Amino acid sequence: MPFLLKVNIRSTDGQLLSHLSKLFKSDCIQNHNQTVLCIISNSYARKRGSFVKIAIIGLANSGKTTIFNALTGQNLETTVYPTVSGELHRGIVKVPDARIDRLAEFYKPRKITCATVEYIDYIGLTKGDMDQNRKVFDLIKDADAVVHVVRSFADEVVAYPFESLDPRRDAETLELEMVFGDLELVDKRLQRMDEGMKRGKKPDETEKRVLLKCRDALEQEMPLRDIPFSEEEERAMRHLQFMSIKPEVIALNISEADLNSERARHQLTELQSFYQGKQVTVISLCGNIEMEIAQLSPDEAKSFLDDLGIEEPALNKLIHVSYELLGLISFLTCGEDEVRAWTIRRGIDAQHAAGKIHSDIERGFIRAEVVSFDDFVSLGGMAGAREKGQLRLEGKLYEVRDGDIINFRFNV
Ligand SMILES: Nc1nc2c(ncn2[C@@H]2O[C@H](COP(=O)(O)OP(=O)(O)OP(=O)(O)O)[C@@H](O)[C@H]2O)c(=O)[nH]1
Ligand SMILES: [Mg+2]
Repeated sequence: MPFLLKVNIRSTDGQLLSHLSKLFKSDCIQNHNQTVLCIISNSYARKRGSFVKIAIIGLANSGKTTIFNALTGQNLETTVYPTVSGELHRGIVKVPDARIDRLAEFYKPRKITCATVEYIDYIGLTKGDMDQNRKVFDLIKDADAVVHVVRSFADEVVAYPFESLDPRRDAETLELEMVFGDLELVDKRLQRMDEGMKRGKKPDETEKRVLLKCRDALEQEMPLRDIPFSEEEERAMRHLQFMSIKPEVIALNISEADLNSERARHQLTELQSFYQGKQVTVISLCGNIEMEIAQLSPDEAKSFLDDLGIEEPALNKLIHVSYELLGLISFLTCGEDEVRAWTIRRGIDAQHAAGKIHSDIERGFIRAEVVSFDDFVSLGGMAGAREKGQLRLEGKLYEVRDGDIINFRFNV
């Protein structure tokens, strides 16, 4: 049951904050006059949209769990034969953000909180096995986006559903399974509408029109993410939770030997040009190496990456790309208590952004003191920015930008 608990305390008490935070396995925040402590349960945060959920999908043995392990730092068993049943795996992942690291150096805060994304991993999808695939779709249908893992690594020991490796064929195969799943959903829904009409129930005309439009596209094997829908149509179909409409990142899982190879580059560009102009971003990574890096200390990871001639783990790119694909940006709050990144949708105004922190701040919004991260750095912090007139006072309708450092003034 989601809950919001408010505790009145007189001054900042970092220890109390962290104690309560642990007790409730939750987030704690304090407002600016530091008299109210709020504990928001994780389920409440989820309801408010604080968690973005991304499902990792792919054919059997494409490397989903390996990539999930790398992302979450978990060590779940990966097998050489396909997993056909089991638990859904979940893990919360920090969105790497160099700006947070820089602000933390500056403030040396008691707490650092990065933006987070939840990843989920389950069994693979199988060509033509709608019963199995439906199980997967049912469990991941509320995800905001999908990371679709496509196997490119060759390994005879690791079982594979096809005779040969062909990333483009595999990507298309999986795409079609999503299309077929959605088509089944549309047909069922239309059938139920017909049955309702026979009993004298009037159908929702907008929904019916959208369903027919979706059926047309799906029958032509087009994923719904490639079809333009009006706002009204989007509203009418939101509750249907289609799969092929979700924003998608394709992660081409290449083998260790292919890290800097021409072959892998060619496969990547081939897939990228195939998906050009579609709502799909294609990147490549090596699941095994990413998992290895994730298990090293930061220093060890750095020298490992240096040895491989890589600047940063490909995983960081995967996390950033999914974040961008969903139209998400981060604004930042900072002080000696906490330096924190908050996730919002691009285009949100300052008052609604304030609501991300707490509904009281949104309700009692007076103004936002805003400085861009770049100005903050070049002018030597908040005081320098204020001195140089770069600390802006913005009203309710100001459109928050990625990397804005904000201090909200509010009164409740
Ligand atoms: N050589 C190599 N092997 C990999 C790589 N990624 C995964 N594997 C291996 O492939 C096998 C399957 O990996 P998983 O991560 O379990 O694949 P999965 O997609 O989760 O498999 P299912 O859940 O069974 O569908 C394991 O033996 C992994 O070690 C990679 O980048 N290179
Ligand atoms: Mg797996």
